This record gives sequence, C-alpha cells and structure tokens, in this order.
Amino acid sequence: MSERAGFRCGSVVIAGRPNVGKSTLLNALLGQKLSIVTPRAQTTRQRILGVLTRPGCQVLLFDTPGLHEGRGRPLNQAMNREALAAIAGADAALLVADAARWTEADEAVLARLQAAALPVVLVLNKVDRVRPRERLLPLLQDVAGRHGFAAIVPVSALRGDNLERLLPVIGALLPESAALFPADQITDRSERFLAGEILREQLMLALREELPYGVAVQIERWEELPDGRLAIDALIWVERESQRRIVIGAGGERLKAIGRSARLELNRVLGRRVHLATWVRVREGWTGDDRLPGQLGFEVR
Ligand SMILES: Nc1nc2c(ncn2[C@@H]2O[C@H](COP(=O)(O)OP(=O)(O)O)[C@@H](O)[C@H]2O)c(=O)[nH]1
Ligand SMILES: [Mg+2]
Repeated sequence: MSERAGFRCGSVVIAGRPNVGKSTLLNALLGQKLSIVTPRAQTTRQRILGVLTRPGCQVLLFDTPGLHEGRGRPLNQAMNREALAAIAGADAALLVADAARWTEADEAVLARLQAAALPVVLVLNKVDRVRPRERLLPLLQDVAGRHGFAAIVPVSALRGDNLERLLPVIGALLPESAALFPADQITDRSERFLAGEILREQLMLALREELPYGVAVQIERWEELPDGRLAIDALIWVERESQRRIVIGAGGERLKAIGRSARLELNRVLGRRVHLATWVRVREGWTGDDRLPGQLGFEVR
C-alpha cells in the first residue's frame, strides 16, 4: 500500500440505466473479466468492486445493477437498493449512457446522482455504433446543457476505444488518501462468487428469453483434486418444475452444453483446470421472498 504524499484513492460508482455497458466498462478498465455481461437487461444483481491501481492513484470502481424507476419484484427492488447504496458511498460517479440516444431513464439516473451531490463524468458508450462520428455532436450538445459534468468522454467499452482518457479524469476527482488495497488485488469478491456468476452468465446466454427470471446459482463444493484440478459443484435454483425442464433440455443436452461453456470460461478466468458438476433444483417462489437471495449466494452487504 502506498503512503506517498499526493496519492489519491477513492470510490467511483458506475451508474446508468440497464444495458448501457456498465459491466463491460468495468471489465475493460480492469483488463480482466470480473462482472458478467449479457445482452439482457438486469444481468448484474449486486455491487461488484473492481480495484484499479495506477501510479499515483487507486480507484475503487463499483459496478452496479442498472437503476430503474418503478417498484417491480422484490429482486428488482433489492437491485435498486444495491445501486443506491453504492451511489451513497461514492466520491464520484461515472454515468454510463448510450452514445446513440439520451432517454428519460438516463435523466432519472442523473437526478439520483445530482441528489447525492457527486461529481459526475458522463461516459457516452457504444460510440462504435454511431456512424458517422458527426452524429454524436447534437447529443453531446444536448447532454452538456443538462448538468455541469466534470467531463464528457465518448468511449467504446467493447472495443477499448478512448478508455485511456477516462483514467486521468477519474483520478483528478479522488481525495488524497493512501491506497486501501494491495496493488495486485483486483476485487474483494471470492473466486467462488465469480464462479457462480460465470455459470449464471452462461445460463443467461444460452437460454435468453426462456430463462426463468429468478434463476440463481449456489456453489456447494469447492475442492482441489489430487490431480491439480478444481472440483466445483453448483446448484441452479429455479422457481418451477417446468423451468427445471427448460434448463435441462431434452436428454439433458442443454444443461450439458451450458456446463461445458461455463467450464471453459472458468478455466480461462480462474487460470486453472476446473471440473464442474451442476444440478437444477426447484424452490418455489423464492423471488417473491426477500430473505432468500441472501441464502443463495447473494451476499447482501
Ligand atoms: N456495440 C457495443 N456494444 C457494447 C458496448 N459495451 C457494451 N456493449 C454490449 O451491451 C450489452 C450490455 O452490456 P453490459 O455490460 O452487460 O451492460 P450493463 O447492463 O450496463 O452492465 C452487451 O451485449 C454488451 O456486449 C460497446 O462499447 N459497443
Ligand atoms: Mg451489468
């Protein structure tokens, strides 16, 4: 940890409506996959901390579930609470929006950040989709008039375009403080948590709209085998028997394919060979129960 004078360290919340690329941005800034990404809204369920250490500064980046208005199901409300808690604890915010358009949902997130009186950097993501580049200009002009942003930075998180411009801008907003994490630590989440998330990501990617909304993954066993492999047993929780059949698929083929792609991703992310076994279990109506997420690996902090 650094005690040097002039060192800056602080928390930065990555906020935005669902699906604008918040988790992709976190992973791109870290150069490592930490937060799962799918084309579906509401992929991220909890705050994920990514620690970015550079000469002179350490940024504690919090990826959050997309903020949305309206009440919705208990799981949705829990996700909103996670995002709001991260905003309350932050020194600055990255407001991620789609460079193609500014919507009422973006405006609502901005209002939350204004209420928290945080300095806000507007990150206009997915610029790779805006062609020709001049099409950005009217939107830039419009958003610049909405708030005194500390900076407005167009990026493509997916391609890694312009991300290097973000870091100095963020660093300047942090308080002077010693680093809070060792320079080689990139998160406070366990490998076990990340493994559950990676399986959930593969479920979401494979099942798309068919996926039961409240699917949850629980890691039951985590054991080093004598041959050097890591044995992971995972339970996939769904709400109904019919959903269990969807996840398993005819002859178990679907679950087998999901398990295979999750194992390959686990090998890559954990940097070791993994043996993965999965079971699908039914727990009726757990998404209607606020207490259950805590019991299903949704570490509520
Ligand atoms: N074209 C393009 N797609 C992106 C970019 N960043 C993210 N995406 C895609 O947008 C979708 C949602 O991304 P995700 O990071 O999960 O969004 P989140 O809900 O805000 O965390 C995924 O399909 C990403 O691949 C980008 O810079 N360009
Ligand atoms: Mg996300």
